[in-house]
Amino acid sequence: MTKGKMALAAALMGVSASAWGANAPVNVPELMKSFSGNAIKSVADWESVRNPEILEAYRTEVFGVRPKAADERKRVSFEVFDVGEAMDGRAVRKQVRIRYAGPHGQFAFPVTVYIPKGKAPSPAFVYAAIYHDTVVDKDGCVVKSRFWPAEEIISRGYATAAFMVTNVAADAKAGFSQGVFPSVQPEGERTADSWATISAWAWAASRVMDWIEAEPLIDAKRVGIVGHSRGGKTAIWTGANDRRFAMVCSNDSGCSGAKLNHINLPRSESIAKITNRFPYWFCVNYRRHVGREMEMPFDQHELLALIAPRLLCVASATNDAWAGPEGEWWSAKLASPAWELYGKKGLVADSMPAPGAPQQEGCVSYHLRAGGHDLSPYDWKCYMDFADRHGWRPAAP
Ligand code: GTR
Repeated sequence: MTKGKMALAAALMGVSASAWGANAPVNVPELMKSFSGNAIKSVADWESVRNPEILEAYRTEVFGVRPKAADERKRVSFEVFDVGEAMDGRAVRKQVRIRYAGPHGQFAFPVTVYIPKGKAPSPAFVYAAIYHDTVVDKDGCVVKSRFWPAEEIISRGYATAAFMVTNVAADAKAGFSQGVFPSVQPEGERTADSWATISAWAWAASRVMDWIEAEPLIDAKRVGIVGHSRGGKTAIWTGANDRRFAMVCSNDSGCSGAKLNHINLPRSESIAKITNRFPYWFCVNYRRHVGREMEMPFDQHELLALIAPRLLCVASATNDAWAGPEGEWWSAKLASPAWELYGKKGLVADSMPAPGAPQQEGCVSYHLRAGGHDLSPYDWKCYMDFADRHGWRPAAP
């Protein structure tokens, strides 16, 4: 596309072409028009038509449909098997086994929780832990992770709960006979739109929320879900399905997460590449979109818009072309009209920021970190600063 055309495409969308990158989206599906072509003009239209149809599209075409039994609250119970002091007495540590009595069997997974002392009930961040230096103990509880600065989170007055996603569903091909899957549905009954691994990980985050709702030391109305990369895709899908999460933090989630598809970013991951390496993250139907990004009738800004009117953070890193920072920024920007319907501001910015200059004025935050594919203390600082801005910071004791 020529420069002139790019500027025109950008202008048509009411925003200027990014200063950081040269790419602008192309023919993006309209957020405020239903799949059948009706204008979406009000919160009522959004909530009765558009939000449900986008959710349905992502369920049937991307992440798979989770069987109803998976989300039945009566099947979930908790065992707090360890309570103690941690962090030199600054926090309470709880280790919880979340049990699920499925129609086809029992399943359980552990969660590690730290809660600041003397500040109850605390706002909290649930962290969906993935690979990389995540140390788990013999019970499967997360002990530490380079991506999870638990002490810093506590010192800022937030509680935090981490679970290891691979305790819920294997991060591997042929994983549907393991983890939570067989307790919900026999493998032989799977179809082209059956739930897949990212949906199972998001399921676990919702079960952590079930526990939080029953835990008096945490304020269930101020809980964010944080995930990096495959965990970022999981965080978005968690918040899209479970409105109890008041904030979603997508850290470098990239392809099938925050990155827009209707944009030409050749160095970023494509649907062909992701479904080839990680077919089990998605339902089989997703393969219909391989090589057809520009023809898709829905796109990731619509997925992000499902978080409205709650808080959303999208983060990228300068040396993470694979995740497509420009595509992530554009999704956040193009999702913003959903917040405006509610009389709120979405992402308040006309172009990508410089690294280290977060855009946090509205209810959608975007930041670009200098560096590579990572979830660093700086990213967490941005998430906590944003929560603070929205009044989540607990009053001083
Ligand atoms: C990559 C994958 C990305 C992203 C990443 C990660 O290999 O292609 O979609 O999820 O892994 O999770 O770190």
